[in-house]
Amino acid sequence: MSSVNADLHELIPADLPDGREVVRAAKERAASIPVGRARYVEMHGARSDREYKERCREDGTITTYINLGYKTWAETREALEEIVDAGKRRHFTLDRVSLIPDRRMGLPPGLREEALAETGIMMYGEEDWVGAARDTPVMPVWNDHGVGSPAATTNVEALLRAGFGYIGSLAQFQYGYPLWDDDVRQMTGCVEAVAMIAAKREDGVVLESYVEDGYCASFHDLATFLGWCMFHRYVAEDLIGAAHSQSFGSTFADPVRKQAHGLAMDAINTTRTPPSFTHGDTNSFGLEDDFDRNAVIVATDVMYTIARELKHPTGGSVHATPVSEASRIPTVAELIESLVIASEAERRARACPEIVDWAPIYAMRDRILAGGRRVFENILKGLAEIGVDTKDPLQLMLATRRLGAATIEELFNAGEPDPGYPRGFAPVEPTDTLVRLMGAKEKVLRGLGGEGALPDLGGVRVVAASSDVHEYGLFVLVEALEACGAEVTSLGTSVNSPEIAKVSVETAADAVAISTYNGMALSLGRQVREELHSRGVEPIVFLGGRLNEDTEEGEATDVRPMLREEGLNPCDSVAEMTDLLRRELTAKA
Ligand code: B12
Repeated sequence: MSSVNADLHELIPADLPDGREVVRAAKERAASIPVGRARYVEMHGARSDREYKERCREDGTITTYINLGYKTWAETREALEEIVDAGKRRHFTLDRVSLIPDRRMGLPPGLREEALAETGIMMYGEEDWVGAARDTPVMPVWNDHGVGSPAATTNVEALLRAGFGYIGSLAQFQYGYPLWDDDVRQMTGCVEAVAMIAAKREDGVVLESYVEDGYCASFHDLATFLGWCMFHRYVAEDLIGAAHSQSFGSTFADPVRKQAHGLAMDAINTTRTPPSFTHGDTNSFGLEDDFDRNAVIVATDVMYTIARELKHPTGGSVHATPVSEASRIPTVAELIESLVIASEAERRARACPEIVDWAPIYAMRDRILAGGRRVFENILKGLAEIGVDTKDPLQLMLATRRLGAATIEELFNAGEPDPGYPRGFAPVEPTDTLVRLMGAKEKVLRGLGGEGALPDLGGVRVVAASSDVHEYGLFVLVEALEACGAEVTSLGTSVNSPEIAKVSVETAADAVAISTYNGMALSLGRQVREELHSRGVEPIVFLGGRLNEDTEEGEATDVRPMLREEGLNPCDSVAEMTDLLRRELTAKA
């Protein structure tokens, strides 16, 4: 373990309130908030969502889960009704739906109208929250832009009143938001929100984290991944007193790794709080829209997850990824297809339990567990050494947010030093994220160089950033541009347009390269261009990622032609950017 090379005062401001007091006061305030009851919970004759999950864990019932990211509750309700009806005809049951919100839902209500619209649902008032809990027989869960966001306490109060049983997400405590740059207020609200949920523990309310929505998606070692989950359990359960569910899954491609890790996650769940779900693999699809091939990836992934659930039940619902995941928000038909695949996979997993050899899976679980425990100890020890009060949840949240995922892994990992790896150590068990990133980088470099040398971008200054949380595209982009000799200033993730323009001026950038995925590429491109224009500079602007945006009719539209018309440069690949960049720079010279 390396020691933290950071000044305590950069991590913890002197006037930070005492986190224990923040927790106490929030619990007291939450006492008067009534807890609603969802139709799903009533239908199953349970006291809470958690209690029903515990029952499923005992009797071996497999439940299902989907994500749904339409614009309004009315539209979402209609889609859910269609899915429930289809289930009656096609023999599947949909148990849970995560309502995927527009990122603006994470801003306090007064700021929501001012930020750019992205993909996902907006909840406009109590009738939407209560409608989600009462209108359909499907249990709603709120994973995103709740607990970790600047709107944490507002959203959590609405969710408790309406009857949501699993409320997230602690893992998103590091998310950035447009029009918001106060991390102290964001972290204080986050601790308050966890405390509000803790106050309702006896009512069965659970604090949820889909952990790959946070640092876990950035780690290169499953030991760090697990150690980080232990750290969040320590903050949420030991220090604040909430029941904490940790769901995982989308970044896993290898079934042995995924199921070994699932068992390790279960082993650290000492309170036996059922996880909300195991997420389907969302990263293994190619972009060629070969949905037949994707269907096989989904079927295999979900069958092994069900096999683990049958052998070592956790109560976690099963999620089968829709085949169109890489391209867009799925249609109702694609969601139905995913549930048909999950139900058939369940039938087959039940029919052939002996098909899995568990011995190598248990061995890997034990390695991950041993490494994870070392990482957890390293985090607490390292923070204590620089003076962070490790009994204060607010100090822990703020310090780790300010350190960031990469630094945390570099400092506290459980691997052996090895300069051959990007973070300077050989992982105990590499994440599929690391495997994929190294593969993607190699592929891009091969594409750029062909049989010969890489394009020469020596002396070209580029400012690169991701406008949202997606960081893999940015990683590959930056690595490739640097390999070509460009001087890249990478601003990281969740970067706002004014920041991009400001740094472009400071670095006299020749080009700006933005990776963006949240469905507002045209508005973002225009905003960046205006910010640059108002500062009197004109670097060449490139955009990549998922370049779409909703039309007024609510259809996600490919905006690459419009971007092109407006003099911005949409790119499907890094090679396209380097070609254009060289041409533009030659023309300018
Ligand atoms: C991983 C992932 C996540 C992870 C991100 C983890 C992380 N730390 O990066 C998590 C789970 C956190 C996540 C969250 C969200 N996600 Co997401 N996510 C994905 C996923 C599965 C993979 C994207 C990816 O990284 N691919 C790997 C990279 C390397 O490949 P690539 O994208 O093809 O990039 C290549 C090129 O495009 C190019 N490139 C990329 N950027 C740039 C930039 C330039 C300048 C250039 C030249 C080239 C270039 O180079 C790359 C290398 O070849 C996709 C679905 C999919 N399978 O594609 C959804 C997806 C992108 N996500 C989506 C959404 C909506 C979200 C959320 C907004 C959901 C929500 N409402 O909360 C949140 C974001 C919240 C926030 N705060 O911003 C949608 C976007 C929908 C749309 N626009 O139509 C997708 C398509 C899923 C879906 N089907 O709904 N996500």
